[in-house]
Amino acid sequence: MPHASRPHHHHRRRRVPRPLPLVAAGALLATAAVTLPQLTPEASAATTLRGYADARGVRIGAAVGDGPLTSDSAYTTVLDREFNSVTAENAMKWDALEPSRGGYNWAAADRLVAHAAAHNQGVRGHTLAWYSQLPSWLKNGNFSAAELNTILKKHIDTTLGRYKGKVYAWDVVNETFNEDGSMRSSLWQDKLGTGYIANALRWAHAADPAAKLYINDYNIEADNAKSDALYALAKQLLAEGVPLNGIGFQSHFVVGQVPSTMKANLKRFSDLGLEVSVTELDIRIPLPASAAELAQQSADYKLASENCLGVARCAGVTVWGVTDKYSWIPGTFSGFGAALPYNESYAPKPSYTGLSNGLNPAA
Ligand code: 9MR
Repeated sequence: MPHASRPHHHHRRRRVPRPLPLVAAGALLATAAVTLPQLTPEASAATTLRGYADARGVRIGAAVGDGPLTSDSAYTTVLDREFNSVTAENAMKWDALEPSRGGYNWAAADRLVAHAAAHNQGVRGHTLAWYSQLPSWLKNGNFSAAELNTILKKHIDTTLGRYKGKVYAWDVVNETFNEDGSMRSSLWQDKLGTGYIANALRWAHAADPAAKLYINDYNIEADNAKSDALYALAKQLLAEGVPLNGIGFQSHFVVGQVPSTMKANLKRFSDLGLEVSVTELDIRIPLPASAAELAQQSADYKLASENCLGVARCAGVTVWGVTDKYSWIPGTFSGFGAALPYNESYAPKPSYTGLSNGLNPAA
């Protein structure tokens, strides 16, 4: 991972055995200062979210909207200071990329990928085979199974081909289960059957062999019927040699309700040899949020991030937005909001500290 190699003082200090001879400490600090002259002990970028994540060799990501990315410099300042990974909130969805058949619009996705490269951030790709945000030509095209197979393969080849080597992980399949663990009805499921999942993963692996390939879903953070069904599917795919590399746990939570079984549940997937990632973390509060709720939310952010980072193959945590200013929550869950680590004016909330402490093992 590119960020893991970036030294900084806290990291160096923690790793060397104590008691630390003064001469050795001086040499280490001198080395770090030469490698990264912008990192001085005073202006410690190490104490940002990305500083802590870099020190552990994990990702701290944010979902990024094209609107704020292109219009709000306060937004990009926080994004680039605090996060070492980005996910396109909408720009890499099928309806955004191919609004008319064969008529591609890469502009917003390209902008995010270029932004990430310029700011030393990795990109999580989101998402390829999903029931939602399909262009109407595809949704209403009444295609045969054979045609849909060809269309899905072409979409995967084209999209992964364009960003080959620039996206470290892809949510290949998104939200494929009902709450009871049965397969959710979708264009893909209904016409192609569950086999589309293995095919999509195989096509994605051929198109970008280096990218980690994920199945991503919500309400799978607890040990429940939905996560049990996903666990069985993941096990079966691995047994068949399908290139599945990871499970994305979206983690759209309500304040005070981080599931008590979350860590054990992530661990059972990690024990299969899969990466686990928290991919869309936010924790909504009934508005107006009280001080007690903001404090509880902070504890929840810490717990949710520790539930992943405490598991062997956790690759990182992504929050679904940077600031409450642009969060999807109030528009979808009426009366709820305040779900993210920054408020509308970019002041860090208690939840910022919770997340930061979750990332920093010394906290
Ligand atoms: O945050 C996204 C919002 O801007 C879109 O309107 C919405 C449309 O479905 O999708 C939101 O992102 C979703 C993500 O792609 C998949 N998991 C659930 C997220 C929140 O709805």
